[in-house]
Amino acid sequence: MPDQTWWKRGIVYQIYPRSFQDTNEDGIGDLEGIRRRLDYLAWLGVEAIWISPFYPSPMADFGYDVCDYRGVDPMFGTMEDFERLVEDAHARDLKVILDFVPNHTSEEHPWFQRSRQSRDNDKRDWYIWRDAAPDGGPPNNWISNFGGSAWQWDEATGQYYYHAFLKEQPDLNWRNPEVREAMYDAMRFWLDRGVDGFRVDVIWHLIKDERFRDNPPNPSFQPGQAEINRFLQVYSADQPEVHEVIAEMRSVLQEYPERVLIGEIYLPLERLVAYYGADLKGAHLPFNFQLLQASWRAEEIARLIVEYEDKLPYGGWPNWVLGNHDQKRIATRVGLEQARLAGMLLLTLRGTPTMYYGEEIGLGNVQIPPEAVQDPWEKNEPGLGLGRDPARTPMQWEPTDNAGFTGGKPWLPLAMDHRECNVACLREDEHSILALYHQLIHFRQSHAALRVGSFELGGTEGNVLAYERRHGDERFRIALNFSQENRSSALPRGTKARIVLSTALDRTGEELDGSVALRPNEGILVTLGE
Ligand code: TEU
Ligand code: CA
Repeated sequence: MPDQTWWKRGIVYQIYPRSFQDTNEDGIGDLEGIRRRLDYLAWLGVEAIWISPFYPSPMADFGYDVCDYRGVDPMFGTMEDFERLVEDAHARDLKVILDFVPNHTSEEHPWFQRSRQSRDNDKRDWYIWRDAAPDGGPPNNWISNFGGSAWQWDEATGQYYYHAFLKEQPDLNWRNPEVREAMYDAMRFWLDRGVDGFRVDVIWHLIKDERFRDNPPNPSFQPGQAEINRFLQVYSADQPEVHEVIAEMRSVLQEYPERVLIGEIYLPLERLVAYYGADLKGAHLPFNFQLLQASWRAEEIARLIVEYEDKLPYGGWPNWVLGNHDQKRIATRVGLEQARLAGMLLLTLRGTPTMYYGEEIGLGNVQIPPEAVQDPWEKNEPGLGLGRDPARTPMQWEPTDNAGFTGGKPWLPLAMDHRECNVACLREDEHSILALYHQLIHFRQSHAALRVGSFELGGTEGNVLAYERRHGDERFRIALNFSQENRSSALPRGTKARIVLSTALDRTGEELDGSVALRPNEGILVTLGE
C-alpha cells in the first residue's frame, strides 16, 4: 500500500449540524446527535467529518457569524459534548474537521462591539472602517454577496464598515497583524483539543485591495441574477497578499502532525490552483467546485477533469465536490438516476472526495413554503431562487415521524418522501443508492488504484465518459453513461475484464469481452487483468 496521509486516502463527509440529528427535541441538530450517528458514519466508511460552524452565534447566517471562536453555542451543546464527540470519533478512526470562519465575525463579537464605539479604540483597526464618499454614499461600489451595498453606515462614529456578506457579519481587517495572531490562536485552541484540520470559510476573501478601488462592471450580468454578479470581483477578493496569510495559517497547522487545511474558494480554475501556494505551502485542498457548475454531459466533465489535472501544480493533490450547504443538491440537479452515476464519478476520480450529508440517500432539494424560509439571502433577494434552505433540510434516518431527526418540530421541513427515503429503509434494500455508496466507498478504500492511482481519460463517445485508474497491478476502467439511451463502451482487447459494480448493483461478476453494454444512466466499474 502506498504511504498516503489520511486526507489523501479517505473521504470527507460534510455535516450541517442543525440538520443532522437532534437529541433534545428543539428541532435543531446538535453535537450529541452527531456523536450518536458516528457508528453510521463508520459503517459508511468515510475518513473524516467536516462540521459546519457550531460556535456561539446569533445565527444571522446560521453560525457563519461567530461571536466567540473558542466556544460551543448552547443550541448545539457544550464543550464537554464537543470533547466527547472528538473522543468517540477518534475511537472509530474518524477525523474531525472544523469549519473556521476568519473573514468576518458576528456584529455581536466583543471585538466589533468595541471597534464600533469610537474612532480611536484599540479594536478600531481590526475591522474595515471608511469615510463616506463626498456625496455621503458608500466608499466604493462593492456589493455584498447577499445583495445591496457591502458598506454599512454606523451612526455612532460617522463611518461605514465593510461586510462582504450580511451587515451582521463585519469583515475583519487581515492586514492587521493583531487580527492574524488572534485568529491563529483560535486555531491552536481547537488543534490543542484534537481537531484534525479546518475547512476555512471564504479564504479567498481575506485580503482586499489596499486602495479599495471600484470593481469593474460585469459585462455578462443579466437581470434575475444575484446582485453580487453586477461587478467582477477584481479588487474585493483574491488579492496577491492573501497567499501570505494562507501560508501563515498553514504554518500554524504544521505545529501539529498531520492536520489538514481545506480552503473554500469559488474562482476560475487558473486562479484556484494558486491556492495550493508557492511550493505547496498554501491550502492542502483548495476546494474544487467545478462539478457544481458543469453542464452534465460526458464531454464537459471530461474537459474539466483534464484541465484540472493539467493545471494542478506538481505534487498538488486533487479533490472533488458534488454539493454543499450553499448549492442545489446533486439529486435535484441531475435527477435520481444520474445521481448514482455522479456518486460513482465522485468516488472513482483521482483525488479526495467530499460528500455532503444526504447525498448517499439521494436526498434532493426540498421546496420551502414562503412562511418557512430561514436563509437571510432568500429574504434579502426574494424570488430569484437564491435561498439555500432547500439543500439544508434534515437528514432522514427512519420511516417514522420526522424521519428520526427530531422528536420536536424540525427547523426546516423534511422531504415529502422521507418515509421511503431514509437510512433504515435504504439499508434494507440491496439495490438502493445507499447500498451503492457503501459498496463504492468500501471498494475504493481497499483498492489503492482508486485511492491514489493514476488517471487516464478513455473517451466521451456517445455521451459515455470512460477512464482508467491504475496502480501497480491494479487496473480499473470506469464507464459512465450520461445519456438516456443504451450504449456500448469499448474495453482494451486481449485483457480479461469483469464488472465490479454497476450503479444498478445487479451485474457484479459479469465477465466482459471487448466492450461493455450500458443501460441508460448506467455507470460501470470494471476490473481489468487478473
Ligand atoms: O460561502 C461563501 C460563498 O461564497 C457562498 O455564499 C456563495 O456566494 C453562494 O453560496 C453561491 O454559491 C460561505 C459559506 O459556505 C456560506 O454558508 C456562508 O453564508 C458564507 O460563506 C458567509 O460566511
Ligand atoms: Ca437540539
